Amino acid sequence: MAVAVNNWAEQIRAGDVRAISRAITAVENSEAEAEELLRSLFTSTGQAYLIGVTGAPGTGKSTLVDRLAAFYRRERKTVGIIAVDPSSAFTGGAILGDRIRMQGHATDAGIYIRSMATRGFLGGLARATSDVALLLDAAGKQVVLIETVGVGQDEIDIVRLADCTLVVLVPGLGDDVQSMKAGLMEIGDIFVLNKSDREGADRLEQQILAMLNLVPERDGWKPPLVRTVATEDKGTEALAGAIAGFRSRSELSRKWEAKKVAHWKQRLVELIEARLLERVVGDPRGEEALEKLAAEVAERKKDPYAAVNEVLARAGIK
Ligand SMILES: Nc1nc2c(ncn2[C@@H]2O[C@H](COP(=O)(O)OP(=O)(O)OP(=O)(O)O)[C@@H](O)[C@H]2O)c(=O)[nH]1
Ligand SMILES: [Mg+2]
Repeated sequence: MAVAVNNWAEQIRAGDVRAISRAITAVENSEAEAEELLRSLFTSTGQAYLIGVTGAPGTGKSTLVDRLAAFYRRERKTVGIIAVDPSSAFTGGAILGDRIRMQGHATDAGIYIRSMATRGFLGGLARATSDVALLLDAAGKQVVLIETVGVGQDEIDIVRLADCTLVVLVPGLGDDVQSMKAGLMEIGDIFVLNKSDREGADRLEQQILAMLNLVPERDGWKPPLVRTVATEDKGTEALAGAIAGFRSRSELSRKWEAKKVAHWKQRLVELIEARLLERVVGDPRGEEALEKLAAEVAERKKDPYAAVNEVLARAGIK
């Protein structure tokens, strides 16, 4: 392994902010060095607890993440925050939110905040996010909070990498908009009724509880509902308590190891897919060729299987 990469890895292990930032950029841009770095750091990972926070736009995820981060800092835990916003390129919303949040923690070396937006067609936002989580883990962050807007498959993939997933719901949004359509009820380990200062909170609570009764228990865990008012820091402790409860519950479970193995099996499949994709259509010409083939298939000039064989043959894979 190159000396430069080793030094870089050492700086990251020591929690050096600039080294971490540079590494995240390398991961985001799929630079060749990023893989070397991640390999060298991998044995130092596996310590952080990953908390995914998802929900419809504007439900108060960033405010909640901020409160949780402050809570963990009071417990003397180091914190990493990844705000994944596939839409930020268009709205700038997350970036503004981050700037506001960062002001409160700007002088705290125990907290690291970074936002990420959508990558190109091969980039794989979920993969980049999980690599960034590994970096923060290696940098010694004990808790890593990952915020994502729960709308699409990308976000659900991101959330799946978390050890514990919070689904944030608020009064006043249509039920289907918030969760049910996106399948969020199935992925939540803990449900957060934020903005519970607002009208309709009690009714929503009843609705969520009724729905949760229909969700089968997973490994003896019945997802609880926690009411919060993030702007007033109300319910933060109860939420952190629910997370701690879930954590000890899952770590004691006999299925914990099996869950980790299943997780890595899935990740390996994704990495293999990504590696193969990179080989066959990784460069701009590859994408062009893919586009052309797709057009031929769409026009029924070629069948998709022949097209795949062609692509693989060109890359020297049988
Ligand atoms: N009344 C009330 N307002 C809240 C509460 N939590 C957050 N807000 C407000 O809701 C707005 C959105 O909060 P954010 O934390 O940015 O929400 P978000 O889910 O991160 O938003 P996106 O990242 O854009 O999807 C802000 O104006 C907050 O001040 C709450 O508990 N009660
Ligand atoms: Mg936000």
